[in-house]
Amino acid sequence: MSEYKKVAVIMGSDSDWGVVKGACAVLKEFGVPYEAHILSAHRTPEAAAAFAKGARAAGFGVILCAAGMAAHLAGAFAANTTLPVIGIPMKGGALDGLDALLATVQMPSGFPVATVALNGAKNAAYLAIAILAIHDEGLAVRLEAFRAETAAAIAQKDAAIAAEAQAL
Ligand code: RP5
Repeated sequence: MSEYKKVAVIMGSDSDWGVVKGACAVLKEFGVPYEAHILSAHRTPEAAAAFAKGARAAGFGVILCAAGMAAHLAGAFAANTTLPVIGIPMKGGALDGLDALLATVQMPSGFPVATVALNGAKNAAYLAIAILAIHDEGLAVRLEAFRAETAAAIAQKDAAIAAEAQAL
């Protein structure tokens, strides 16, 4: 069994999964346990509220909520748990995600939803990992290593572009 708290990866519809699975892939890469579920603020409101209310006792540390259009899912979770909730507004619909972005980010005081970019499932996972790493030195070290690997990859690309520019 893992030492880490679990991350709940919640989406409003299976149509969100193609983007949301990017969050699961990041969590898996860091060895952070997660569960993915479809729960909807509108289509399954009782089940969504019950999950949110029981999430801390069930061993979750952070909740990701992805939803599109009139995206109340993250807000509904924030109303029913004091765990950190990260909202992922999904692109799509008549307004192409602007509606979901505003519905997710514009929460009233006392009920925050940390909102990432449209379709920002991977960043939601990285933020969840950063939150869990506050009290987990091993995870913090893995996050530092990831940042160092990212910088090293950019340095390689920089050298290649610089050389190519000179060869023109
Ligand atoms: C939202 O409505 C879902 O999160 C999804 O992004 C959007 C469309 O859902 P479907 O009609 O594709 O099930 O609740």
